[in-house]
Parts: sequence; structure tokens; C-alpha cells
Amino acid sequence: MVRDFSDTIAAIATPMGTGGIGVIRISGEKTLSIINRIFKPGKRDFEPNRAYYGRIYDDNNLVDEVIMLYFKAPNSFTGEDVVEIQCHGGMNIVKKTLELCLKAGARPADNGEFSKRAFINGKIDLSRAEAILDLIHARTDCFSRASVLNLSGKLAQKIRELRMEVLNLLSLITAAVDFPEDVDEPEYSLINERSIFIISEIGRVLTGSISSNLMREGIKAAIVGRPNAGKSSLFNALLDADRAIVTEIPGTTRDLIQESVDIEGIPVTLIDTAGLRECDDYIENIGINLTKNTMENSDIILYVFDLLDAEKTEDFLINNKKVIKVGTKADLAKNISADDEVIVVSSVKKTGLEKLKNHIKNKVNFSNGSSEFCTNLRQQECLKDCRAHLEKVLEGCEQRMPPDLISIDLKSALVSLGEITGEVVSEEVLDNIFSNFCIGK
Ligand SMILES: Nc1nc2c(ncn2[C@@H]2O[C@H](COP(=O)(O)OP(=O)(O)O)[C@@H](O)[C@H]2O)c(=O)[nH]1
Ligand SMILES: [Mg+2]
Repeated sequence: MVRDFSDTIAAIATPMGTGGIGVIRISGEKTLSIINRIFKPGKRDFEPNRAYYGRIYDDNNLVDEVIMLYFKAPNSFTGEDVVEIQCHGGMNIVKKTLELCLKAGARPADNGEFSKRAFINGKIDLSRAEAILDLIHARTDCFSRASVLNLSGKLAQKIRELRMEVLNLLSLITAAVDFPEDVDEPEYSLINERSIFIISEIGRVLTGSISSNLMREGIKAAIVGRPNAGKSSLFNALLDADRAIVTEIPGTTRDLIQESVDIEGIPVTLIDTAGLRECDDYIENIGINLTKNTMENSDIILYVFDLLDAEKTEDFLINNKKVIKVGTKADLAKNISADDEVIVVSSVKKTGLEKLKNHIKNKVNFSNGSSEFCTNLRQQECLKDCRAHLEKVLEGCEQRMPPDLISIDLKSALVSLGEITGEVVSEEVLDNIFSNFCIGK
């Protein structure tokens, strides 16, 4: 997707569908000339950062009454001239307006091309561009909060600090290599000490990796157990909605039912399954097989059993690390004691649910508190690469290697950090990142 950025792009920025308004975005040199062709009253000198009320015309045919916002280069999201047209949100109108922009000289934007231009034009660094993507796709409050912090530059700032540290070391060494007469060779112990510090700071940023990945990817949790154990009731209680059918008739749930829910900041896909039992019913057996597959593909299994039911152990679940045992109908089972591993809940009285949620969070090692920095897999890889190069620096110091050799590893460490914010990054990596964006972003 190597594109010429001198052309002007346009795209529908709002989701395909019917809504109150639909937004078309235009960016590039021809933005104003396009607007002057399709927007009336047109004039050559729109003032930037202002909203204009007017009409979109297809030749002399009125298309819609709109609000037009104008941002002048370089003070816009992309750093180029940008216009956003707010039409009425009917699919036909939005498409028609885009079509007119294209006819007037724009070309359709690629996925994420507005953000890519913002990056190329130095308006945002790569970590902020990636934060936009996270923010758009965030499924929990917790993740939205983390993403918006990165959008405002939290991670970028930290990476800048780390780069400065490495850069300082590098200039110390380079000076010693280039002007051996004038500059004392830096002490190995100093290089050693600073490298250890940077490594520990990288470790600090990486501490939240598991939680970052969980917030981004989410987990699957299958609810399994005997018929009538209370699986569907628990499913509904965790969702806080009547989604699955609950009856006293065993074998009610046959298909898998799944819904997404925010559990302590993790987007969890909860899957209600058919009860596990030997049975002759053809359809129910299909359901039971589906359940077994689902269990394999889940990150967590909530094994639900009725506290009143003596027959509760399912051999195949014993020693399965993914399993959380949940004893249900606690409201009916006042005097029944369950072992420590069991989370006791009542879906009817809504008790024990918070404890269960907390347990799920711990089971997948999620910690919303300790994860100061939110990172994605790519950024984590870069940080780990950087750390590996710095470990080489430590080795170099220990073996009293010549400074110019040590500087090679420091330069590599610098490159790894630069890849995070995009100072050093290949076109391929960029394309890969921005292709995950939606069109119009
Ligand atoms: N009192 C009480 N009844 C429950 C509870 N959970 C489920 N039940 C009842 O147990 C029966 C079976 O529940 P259901 O959720 O359909 O079980 P499933 O077959 O495992 O999905 C229904 O009559 C529910 O109302 C609970 O926590 N307390
Ligand atoms: Mg059920």
C-alpha cells in the first residue's frame, strides 16, 4: 500500500447503517476545491476551525442540508487540509455525498489512511495511532481508559525517556571512541549501572503485558455442568439479563448461547452450553458434543453444580487448570458446606457473583491496578528486543569489550525503542498496523 500522499482522499467515517448523522471526511490539497464544487454557498476563503451550514448539490440537484467543518493544514488531524461533512445519516445520502467528493477529484481512502497521514506528517507518533485503534475497539471501560491515556501520549512519553537514557549512553561511548585523546573512556561500571536501570524500567512497562493483552483480546468462558445445575441461570445472572431460557426441564439448552460481558475490565465471551450427561436424544447429543469442543477452546471453564445434588464430580474436569468450580442455588442450600475451591453462588438471590468475577480475574492473572502502561503485542516485542540488546551490553561490560562493540548493541536497543513510536519503522510494519484500521479513520 505504498501510496502517493499528494492526492486527496475521502471516505465515510461513520458506520454503514442508518443514523442521525453520517460523516464524510476529506483530506489533502484539493479539499477546498472539492468543497467549492459540491457545497453551497461556496467561497474560496472558508475560515478554519469553523462550522458552516450549507447544501450539497449534484450539479443543480439538491442532495442534502449539511454542516461542514474546515480544518486548515497543518492544524488538522492529518496535518493536511481537512473537511468533515455532516450529512443526514441515511446510507444513500452518505454514499451519494462521497461519490460527489470522488467525482470532484478525491480518491477513496485506504483503511486507516487518515491516521497514517497523521503519522507520516508528524501529528501523532505510532503508539498514539495504535491507541486510536484500541480506543475504537475497546470493549470495556478499563481498556478505554488505558487507550485514551496512550492516545494522550503516556506510552510515547515513557519510550522517549528510555530513548534519552540509551542515547546518553551512546553519546558517552561514541565520544570516547571518536576522540580518545580528549574524552576518558566511560567507566564500564557506569554503562553497566545505567543499562540495568533501563532494563528494569522496560520490565516495569512490560509488567502489565498480560493484562493489556487480556483487555484487548478478551477471554472465552464456557459454563458447563449437569442438566438443571443452574448454568443458564448463572449465565443470565452474570450478564444481568434474561438471555438464556431457564426451566426446570433438564436438557433445555441445546445450542450454544454466547454473549459478551465486562468482567472486572476483561471482555469475557460467556458461553452457555448444553448439560453434560449420557442421553439418547439425538439433538441433545449434538449439543453435548458442541459443549465438549467449546470447553477445549475456552480459556476458562465454569463448572457449575447444584449444591443440593450429591453427584457432582465430573472426572474429566479434575486437574483441568482452566476449571473454576461453582456451587449454585446457595439460597436453597443453607447448611451445605462446600470445599474451599468452590465458589458458592445463588443466581436467584444474586449472591457470590462478585466473588466469582474476582476469581475469574485472578485465574487469568489480570490486574487492572498494577498495569501502569498498556501495550500491544508489537510494542511488547520491541521492548523485549530492546531488553535483549541491553543484556548484550551488560555482557559486553563484563567482558570488557571495546566500547565501539558495545555501542553496536546500544544502537540496536535504540532502534527497537524507535520502532514503538515509529521513529524507525518499515513501510511493511506501517501497512500492517494501518490495515487494521477502519476506512475513514
Ligand atoms: N433457588 C434457586 N434456583 C435456581 C438457581 N439457579 C437455577 N435455579 C433453578 O434451577 C432450574 C434449572 O436452572 P437452569 O439455569 O435452567 O439450569 P441449566 O439446565 O443448568 O441451564 C430452574 O428451575 C432454575 O430456576 C438458584 O441460584 N437458586
Ligand atoms: Mg440451560
